[in-house]
Amino acid sequence: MTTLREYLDSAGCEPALSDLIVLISAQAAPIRDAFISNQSYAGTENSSGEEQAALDVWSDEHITKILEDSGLVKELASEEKPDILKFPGATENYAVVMDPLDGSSLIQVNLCVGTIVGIYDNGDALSKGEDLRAAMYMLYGPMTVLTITVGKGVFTFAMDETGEYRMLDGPVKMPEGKIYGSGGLNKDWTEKHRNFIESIEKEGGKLRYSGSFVADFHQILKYGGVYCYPATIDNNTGKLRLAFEANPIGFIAKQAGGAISDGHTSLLEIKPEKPHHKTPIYVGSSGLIKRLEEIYRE
Ligand code: AFP
Repeated sequence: MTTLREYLDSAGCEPALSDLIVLISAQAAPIRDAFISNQSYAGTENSSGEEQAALDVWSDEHITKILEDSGLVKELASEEKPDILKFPGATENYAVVMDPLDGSSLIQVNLCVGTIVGIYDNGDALSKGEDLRAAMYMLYGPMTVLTITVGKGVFTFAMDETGEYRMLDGPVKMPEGKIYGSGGLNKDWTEKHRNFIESIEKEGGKLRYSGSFVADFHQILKYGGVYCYPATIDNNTGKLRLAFEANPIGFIAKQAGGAISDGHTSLLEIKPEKPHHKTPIYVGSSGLIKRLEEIYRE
């Protein structure tokens, strides 16, 4: 089975990009090893005012050090840091955006969580999603699965017992499907969001929502449907962050034939105003995103 490095070579990635992707994806092993000793909350909050889990902090510090030491990364924006970090000693021009541990409220109940990463080759962590050079996520489930795009379709890899990633599937095509999940309390949904969800339910839509974006998106990538974290009547920004969460996942969705939107426009076309820029998000099968935008236009 094709290894990650073999795939990246065959996809024409420049050696430094391959090195960076292999380095980041290898951190799944130490992150998994850190689960047992980092079960508590850290007693701190991130810049979005969310309580940080010990594993959030550990994963953030761990990946940050690896990236700084690599000399490959000029800028790093992390969901767990208030500001962009700059590494002036870097010899390459990559900028990395990351959510080091997505779905942290599920750590203590042993449900699937993940790491989301986007890579720009322009040295600017506050770029539009459409300018990503690569995007990936590692999903820590029964298997450790890496989903990646370098702009030539989406491929999945599973980590074997030696720590090597071997190709599972690809190019992955996201089908039209009926799985849906939505964040935000039902009582706070807007009329347009409610109309959209009801339209899916009328067609036999199946609700699946775990509280981990990576895990919820991964099944939509495979089976089709839509993940939503909408604007609500009391919060017009939604909860998810454009740079760390929406853009890398949206780039993957688009490469698989899906789409991402805030209800009006593709999120990939929006330049983050600041690292923690929040946005309403809908990501999934392109037919459903088209319908969503029609409902928002009505
Ligand atoms: P973090 O664990 O990185 O803070 O992200 C969690 C998350 O942004 C996303 O992974 C989930 O889909 C969403 O929040 C869940 O939010 P609710 O608990 O409000 O449904």
